[in-house]
Parts: sequence; structure tokens; C-alpha cells
Amino acid sequence: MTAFERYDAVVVGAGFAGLYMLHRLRKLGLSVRVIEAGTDVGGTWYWNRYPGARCDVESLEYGYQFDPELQQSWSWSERYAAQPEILDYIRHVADRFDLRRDIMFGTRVDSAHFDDGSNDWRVITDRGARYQARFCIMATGCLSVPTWPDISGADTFAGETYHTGRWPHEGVDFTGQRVGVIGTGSSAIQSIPIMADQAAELFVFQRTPNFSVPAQNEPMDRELEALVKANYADFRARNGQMQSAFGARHPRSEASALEATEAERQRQFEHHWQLGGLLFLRAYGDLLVNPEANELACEFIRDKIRSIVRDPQVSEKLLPDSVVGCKRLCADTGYFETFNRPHVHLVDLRESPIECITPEGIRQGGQDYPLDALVFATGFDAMTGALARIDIRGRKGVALSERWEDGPKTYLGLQVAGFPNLFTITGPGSPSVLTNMLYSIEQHVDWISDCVDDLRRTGLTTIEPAVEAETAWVEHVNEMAGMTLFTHCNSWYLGANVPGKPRVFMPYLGFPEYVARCNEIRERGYEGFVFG
Ligand code: NA7
Repeated sequence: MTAFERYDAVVVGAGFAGLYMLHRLRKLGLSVRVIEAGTDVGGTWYWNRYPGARCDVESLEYGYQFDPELQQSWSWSERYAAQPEILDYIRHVADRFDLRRDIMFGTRVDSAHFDDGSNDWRVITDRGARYQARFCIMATGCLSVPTWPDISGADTFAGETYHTGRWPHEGVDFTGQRVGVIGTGSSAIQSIPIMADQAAELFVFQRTPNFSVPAQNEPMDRELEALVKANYADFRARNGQMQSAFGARHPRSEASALEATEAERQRQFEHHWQLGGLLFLRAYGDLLVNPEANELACEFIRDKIRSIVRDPQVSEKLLPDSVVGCKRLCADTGYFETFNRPHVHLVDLRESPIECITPEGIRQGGQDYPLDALVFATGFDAMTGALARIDIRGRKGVALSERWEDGPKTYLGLQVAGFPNLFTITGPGSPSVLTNMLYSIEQHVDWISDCVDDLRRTGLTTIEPAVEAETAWVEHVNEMAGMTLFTHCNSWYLGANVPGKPRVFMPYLGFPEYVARCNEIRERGYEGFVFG
């Protein structure tokens, strides 16, 4: 058996989080090994190559801010960057900071075990590589494990099968084909208009109609870019004060939707519809806390759908009946318009679910839909999925899966009691997916780097949360979510999209206070943590 190769730190994942972590740890003089399943850097943006994949946070806000020169030199072509451009950016960063030489590509981590004797982590990969390191940092992403629903006959389908989260690198040409799409989440809503351009027939199998607001994407406004670049630090700082760490140019109105007149409301909603995408939810301060206020926004969007989709029977089926913003609001380009095209068909699974997949296509409601290709746009085992797929064991061999049997438990979303020196970048219990991911990633990486540096300088070996601090934090995360409408639907934030997953609201609602809290905790000598 090969010996364990020794590093100061092992980082799992080479997306935005893993790359910056590597950069920071190197600056501290640590030896680092990064392990990445993909054959290149990019994480989410490496895997999600489906047509139309695009970020819902503006490009000017979605890059790293740790390096002012990088920030100045890169130029985005659109208001919202598409996947190929974001991947180019990440590759550029990897080259610029010479990061690739420490990354092992095409390799998955099978296990990470804490060794009580040496206080080190022992990490073993699917290619038999063995690493031993003082720090083990999970940069495994929040949406990196695709879910394939358990539909009988799925493996008998004779045509090609795809998942939006695992799209072939060479792309797919659906020209002339009969294509079925299962799901109407963000990935489906972005890709359906483009697939419809190619396919001869497109069947959309919809279980839950979704809220979507046009992204209002456009070529980059060069004047705005110049303005932002002239004061980038200030622009970033203002974004950091927003509840979601983006969009400071369009702050949320503090007014109540319930107190406005009908005419005022229409104007305000229309203005935010024109701003586009996630900014729609900034129209009023109470949209995500008051069900009545929320319903007014829902009805505005439903009216938009009714006005866009010409066939009233189809538009009726597309009307969402839940809480807007409870699932992440989708940002589209021509989604509802696509249903006016004669070769695009909506199949409502609420009338009757998919019975089975056959070699020829999908059977639903006693009808067969013959297909040449089948696209699963069925989402991810979010936030905990990637961690659950690694055999992670802490002190005394206790498995993380056991500790998290009833849902993830962390302190600050950064660490787990009993798992010393294991860090989870944008882990469950941190603001992560409710914010601009780039902002939260950098904040976590900076905090972890400072922590590692503090440990080394003070000669301490390990850090982990005290159980009481972790318990209190988990309660606090739940309490914050409970004050909003985020628990009023079956979202992946709650794990509700994965059968059998404990229903726990995973991200932390409380940005930017969270950042101040992390900093204070460090200043007070890592309050709530214990050292070894
Ligand atoms: P989502 O948002 O989780 O959407 C998945 C979609 O797939 C959703 O419409 C689901 O319907 C549908 N789905 C899942 N399983 C089935 C089955 N068995 N039958 C029919 N339909 C099914 O994933 P996305 O990839 O679109 O987006 C994830 C995030 O990426 C997004 O929020 C952005 O932050 C970026 P359901 O609603 O569960 O009824």
C-alpha cells in the first residue's frame, strides 16, 4: 500500500472556492493539494454547460475582488455573463495565479478520516492517491450533485439522455429531434427557449409551475463598467452591505406592498420587472415576510404570464400557485414566449404524473410521447449532497452522515463539532446561496485563511466548534428562516427536492450581519470554538 503523501492542507474542489483557497493558503506558505473531479477548473461552471446557462447576479459583481488588478483587467461582454464566459474567466484566474500545478484533476475524494493519533486528516481518492494533511477544506459547492428522479424504465430509453448539470462538453445539437424536458426549475427555464430553437418538437414535463422574471440581459454598458471600475472597492463595499451581497445600485424598497395603492403597486412592480431577474423581489420590503404582500407580487407575475402566453389553456397551466421568492426566483430570456411556438408543448404532471419511461419516450396520463432525446433538468442534492458522497469521519471515527442524520449541523456553516480542522466553504448554516456566491466564498476563504494562520502562529494544532455553540447556531439558523416565507414551499433550500432528505432550512438568512459576527468571533479569540 502506498504511503500517505504529506501536505499542510488538502482542498476538495477547484471551483471559485477551491481556487481562491489554494491561492490564499499558498500565500501563507502552506503546501496544498487540491483534488478536483472535473478535468479542468470551474466547478459549477465546468459542469453546467446546458444551453442558456447564465448567472443571475450581474457580471460586474460576480468576479473575485481579492485582486484589484484582476478586477480592472477583466472585461465582461454582457450584463449577465453566460457559462462559457464565466468558465473563461475562471481559467484565466487559474493561469494568472499559476494555480493548476497544485491541482489533481479527474480525481474524486472517496474518504477523509481524521486520525486521532496524529491530528491529521487522511484523504483517499478514487485513483488510489493518499494524502495526509493538517487541514481538510471542502470547497465542494452547493449545487454540484445532480439528482436523477427515480422513474421506472429510465434506463430503457433508447435515445440520448442528458442532465443539465452534467452537460456534454462538445454540446448537443437537437436539430430535427423530438425532445422531452423533465423539470421547470432555473436550468430548464434558461435552456428551454434555446432547445426550442433547434428541436422539431419540444415537450416540457412540468410538475410545479415556476415564477420567472425576464433577466433583461443586454450587452455590457461600457459607461457603467467604466464608472464601476473607477471606484470598484467602493462598489464592492456597498454590495457587501446588501442583504444578498449584490445589487447595491438597486436597493430594496422598505415600503410595504400592502400600504400602496393599486396604481402605485403596478408602477413599482413594473419598474422592478424591467430591472429584471432577482431584482424584482426588491419592489417591497415585505414580499418575503408577509404572505398577503407576497400574493400581490405573485398576481402581478401571473398577469404577465397571462399576457405573454396566447393560449389561455397553456397559460393557466403555467401559473405558479406558491410563494414567489420561496424557491429561488428564475431569471429567463423568452421563457414564457416559447410556449407560443407551435412545436412546443406543455405537459402538466399535476393532472397525471409520469407513469414510466419506455424505450420510445415518456408515458403519462395513458399517452405515449415518442422522443429522440430526454433532458433531466431535475436539480441537485443541494448544500449537503457533495459532502454526503464522501466518507467523512471525525474524532473516534464518527461519520459526518451519522452526525447529520437529522439535517446538517454546523457552527457558522464553517465547521462541525467533532471534526477538527475540517472547514466547509459556504457550508450549510452560512448565507451562501442566498447571497452573491462570490462574495460569500471570498469571505469564508479569508476567514479560514486567517484562522489557519492564527493557529500556526500560536502553535495550536486543532480548532473545532464547541457542541453548545453549534447547537445554538443551528437553532438560530432555523429561527431566522422561520421569520420569513422561505419555509412555505418545497425548495432545495429545505432539501425538499430529494426524497428522504431531512427537511431543514440550510442557508443562513442574515447577511451582512453574518460577516460582522464571524469577524467578532475571531476577534474574541474564536468564541464558541475549542482548540487542541
Ligand atoms: P431545481 O430548481 O431544483 O428544479 C428542478 C426541477 O425539476 C423542478 O421543476 C422540479 O419540480 C423538477 N423535478 C424534479 N424531480 C421531478 C420528477 N420526478 N418529475 C418531474 N419533475 C421533477 O433545479 P435547477 O437545476 O433548475 O436549478 C437549481 C439552481 O441552480 C437554481 O435555483 C439556481 O440557483 C441555479 P418540483 O418543483 O420539485 O415539483
